[in-house]
Amino acid sequence: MGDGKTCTIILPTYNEEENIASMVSVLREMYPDFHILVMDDNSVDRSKELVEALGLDNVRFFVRAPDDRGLTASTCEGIRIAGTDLFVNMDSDFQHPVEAVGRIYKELNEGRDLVIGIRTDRKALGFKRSAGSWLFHALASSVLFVHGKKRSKDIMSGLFGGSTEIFSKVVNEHGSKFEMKGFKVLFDLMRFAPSDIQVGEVTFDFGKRQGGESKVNPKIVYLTLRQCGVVGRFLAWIYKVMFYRN
Ligand SMILES: Nc1nc2c(ncn2[C@@H]2O[C@H](COP(=O)(O)OP(=O)(O)O)[C@@H](O)[C@H]2O)c(=O)[nH]1
Ligand SMILES: [Mg+2]
Repeated sequence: MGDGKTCTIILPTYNEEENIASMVSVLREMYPDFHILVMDDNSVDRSKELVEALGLDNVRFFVRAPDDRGLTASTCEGIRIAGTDLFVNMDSDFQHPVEAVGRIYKELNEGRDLVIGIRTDRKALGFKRSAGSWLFHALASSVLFVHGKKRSKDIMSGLFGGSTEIFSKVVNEHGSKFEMKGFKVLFDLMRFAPSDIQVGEVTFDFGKRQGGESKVNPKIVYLTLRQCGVVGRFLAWIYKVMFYRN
């Protein structure tokens, strides 16, 4: 990192015992100067003991309040407690390539406020999820357009980095309007970020999960639709009536 800005890699995690220890070790090796912050939502597997057994410097395993589970909530809390100039948020199942963190950092260090990882090859998503993702993106893009906010080719991406100062302010001031139990934190952050932020993009191939299973379920689909403006809320209502009753 040399004389560059300080950076925390935020890893929101839930029951990732098959991935999290190798994620942390690979990241530690590739980015010796970065802080690593695992934001764990009270995993009931061995995630914590496996990470702690590594005994690595500058790795913090943060166990969140048990009554506050949510992927968006975890990333937001991670941004608030990061304590470094910059942060990069990524999944802890290797679907986001670890080498992309360095490219995101470079752009941030050069002065961008937000740098988004754009999924180019999305085969790992499968047909149904790709179609859903396309719909979510179109709705989200129109919401950002209506509100005069910066847009991106992949508003639903989970790989992105930003200025901790700017985005902790966004979370502190607007977090009450976020879909905290949802998965699409980048969209919430862009929706409430200042309109004049400098946005950069890096591309990457969205890989397959290394181990374990996706935690996406019908409730997450419902919550994502709910984030997407008036049309999204209407579709969420239909989706709930048809597929999701809790
Ligand atoms: N802290 C936290 N992390 C979560 C939660 N649900 C999923 N994750 C993590 O978020 C990342 C993406 O989740 P995943 O289930 O792989 O979603 P997918 O990639 O869209 O299928 C992974 O690192 C998960 O461990 C949650 O409720 N809380
Ligand atoms: Mg995943």
